[in-house]
Amino acid sequence: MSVVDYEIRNQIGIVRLNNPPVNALSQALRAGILAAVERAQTDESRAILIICEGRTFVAGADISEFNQPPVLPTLPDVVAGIEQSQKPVIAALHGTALGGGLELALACHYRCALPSAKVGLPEVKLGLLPGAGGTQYLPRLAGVEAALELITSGNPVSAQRAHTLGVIDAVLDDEKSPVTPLDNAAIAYAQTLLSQSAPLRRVRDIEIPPDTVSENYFHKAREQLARRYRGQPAPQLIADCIQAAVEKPIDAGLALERMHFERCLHSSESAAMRHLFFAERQCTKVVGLAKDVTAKPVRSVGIIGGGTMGGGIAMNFANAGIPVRMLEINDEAMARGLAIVQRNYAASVKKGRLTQESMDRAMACIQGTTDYAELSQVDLVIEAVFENLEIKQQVFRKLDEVCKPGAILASNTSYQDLDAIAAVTRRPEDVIGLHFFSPANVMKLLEVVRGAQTSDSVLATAMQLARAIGKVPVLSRVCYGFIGNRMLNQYFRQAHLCLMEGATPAQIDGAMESWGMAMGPLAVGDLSGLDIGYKARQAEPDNPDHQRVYCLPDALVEMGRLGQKTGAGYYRYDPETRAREEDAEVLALARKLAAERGVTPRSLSDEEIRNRLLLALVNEGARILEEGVAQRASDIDVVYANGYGFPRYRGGPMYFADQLGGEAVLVRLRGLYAETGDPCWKPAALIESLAATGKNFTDEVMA
Ligand code: T1G
Repeated sequence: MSVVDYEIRNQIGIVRLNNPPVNALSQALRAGILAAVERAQTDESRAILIICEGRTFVAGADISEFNQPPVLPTLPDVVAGIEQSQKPVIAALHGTALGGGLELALACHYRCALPSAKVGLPEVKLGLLPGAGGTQYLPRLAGVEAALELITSGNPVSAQRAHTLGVIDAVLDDEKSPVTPLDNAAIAYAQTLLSQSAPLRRVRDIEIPPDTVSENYFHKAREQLARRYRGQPAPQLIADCIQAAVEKPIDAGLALERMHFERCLHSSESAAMRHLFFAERQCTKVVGLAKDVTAKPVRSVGIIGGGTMGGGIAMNFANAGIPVRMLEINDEAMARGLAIVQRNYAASVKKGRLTQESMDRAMACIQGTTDYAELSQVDLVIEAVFENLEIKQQVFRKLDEVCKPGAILASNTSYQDLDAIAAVTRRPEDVIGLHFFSPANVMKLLEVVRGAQTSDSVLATAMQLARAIGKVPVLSRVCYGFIGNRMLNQYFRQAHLCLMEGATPAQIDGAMESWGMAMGPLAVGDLSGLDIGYKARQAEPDNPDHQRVYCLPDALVEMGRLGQKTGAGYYRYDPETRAREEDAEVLALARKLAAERGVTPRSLSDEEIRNRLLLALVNEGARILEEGVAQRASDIDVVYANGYGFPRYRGGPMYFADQLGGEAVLVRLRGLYAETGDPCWKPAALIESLAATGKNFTDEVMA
């Protein structure tokens, strides 16, 4: 079967697309659709049906084509070809009709969909905007406000919601034709339209009443978009296009959309976001994993520890319909754990993110227990107890006794040595790290930590399961802090050195947040709790760096200032709004501690702060690659974009380094090393070699 086949059945010309895996609109597909529609103009068909083979209707333009010059026909050419048809063209949607796929459907005269279908315009998630009429056609069908929300959020909606909005005309009842649900149902729908002499209704001909929104609607919308999408040009340009759909004739609106699309396509923000799109798919692939390795089924899960992490982890599996047994040390702790889960779900229902029915279904998947014996038949256990090696080893000895042969035993540890945990079991090949990020039911990142003896089958199971529960899995070897936290330690270290040298918490956080980080390092410390780092440092009392670098947070902890949870840490927090404000007492303490250590305060520029914190990430990331802890540089970018609030429109630490260029990175590192003598600035060998060869960290990712 070629990418586009054409046949006539029951007087319907069926244009069948087949471009696996997602029917992306490659040049061949675009040309094939146009040719088939043109051919149908003169044959005996009375209507034309565009339908897709495989798991989904067209999921958009072929993103991999964006870095090459456009090849005709363009998607707008295909849209025009469909709109000029003298016979009704019907799109039959299933799976996810996204981006150019939905635009292809909007060019048609009618749209039908299976109940399970979803439609959306996710271009903004790639730093783009719809480039084939989406910003002009969607408001004409769904209204301005719904269109603005759909296109600037990029989130898909269900077939039912799309039908309510008027984006699709019929939700098919696929029960009628169990054999090939879509074909028959869609053909039947096309025949119904013919029997009704349905007109050649084109979306482009719909007029939007000029008073459809209030006068200052777009002004207010732009203000909200600027807050919600800091640093990203596409959302503002989407607002421009939708305003043009209201105020200008269709062709003028389409011309503006095309101009803005080209501008986004060539923006650094979109290049970075497209890099991450492919990186988040590449990271799921394990280098060197034998092709015949099969993942084990995971039909039931045990969680050890019903605290914030344990409860959040349990929710991931319950949301996927996988039964969970959450074990705590006694009934009171178990009840408390279940209450945490219940509260989390109830909050989502209250915010309208979840239906009560979905919450009840998920809660029914989670059972509490205090008896290890009840975990004897589960396929996977995830330990989420206190971050202490001995305690974790006790748990794994018990699990090794109780769990069935072949059960996977996972630790959620952030820092402990997974091999030391595996060593206390008789089944180290079944032990793996599954490092969730708090809040575990929200954060997409999952570091999958491969122990020295973890089997390929357990590893393949973990990577597949991660995707099944909606996570982005990144493989890490064992080292202190794995990928993300190991780099974060260097990033935090520079932040604290800048504090000691004269910068204030607000300046440091402000410098990073204005660059695009979701939250500055010191505010992050206050959020997670300064006592976490304090306890870890207490375990290394002889480390000279701690006293020199972290004397301020240690002093704050000893003053009872643990961060947001005590109302004060580096900042004071408003008890109502939790807004942070600078605290003169902390600034004076920092100056006192610095003076006691012979540090003369100086003024630091935002640029110096950003340079040091970001280069600290890059240099440690390079070392992580050299040691083989991470499989590829783009995996590190995926870790930071999905677990540490690194701005997606900057692509990740290693992508950022590539934009600077290896030579520039090397010169800056050498300068800092010469200036400070601090070993952390000794350039990683990989950076030396990239600078010498002109290669990039992230060359291997198809951007
Ligand atoms: N182009 C090229 N390759 C794509 C692709 C696309 N649009 N979508 C997916 N792939 C590849 C992906 O890299 C992976 O490859 C494989 O397909 C399976 O993807 C003109 C400008 C559809 C919901 O943004 O959201 O249209 O790793 O692992 O989890 O206005 O893919 O196997 O080699 O994600 O089942 C707009 C992007 C484009 C949709 C399926 N469309 N895709 O999820 O599979 S811009 C999008 C997705 C545009 C127009 C504008 C998801 C999915 P490999 P997967 P999945």
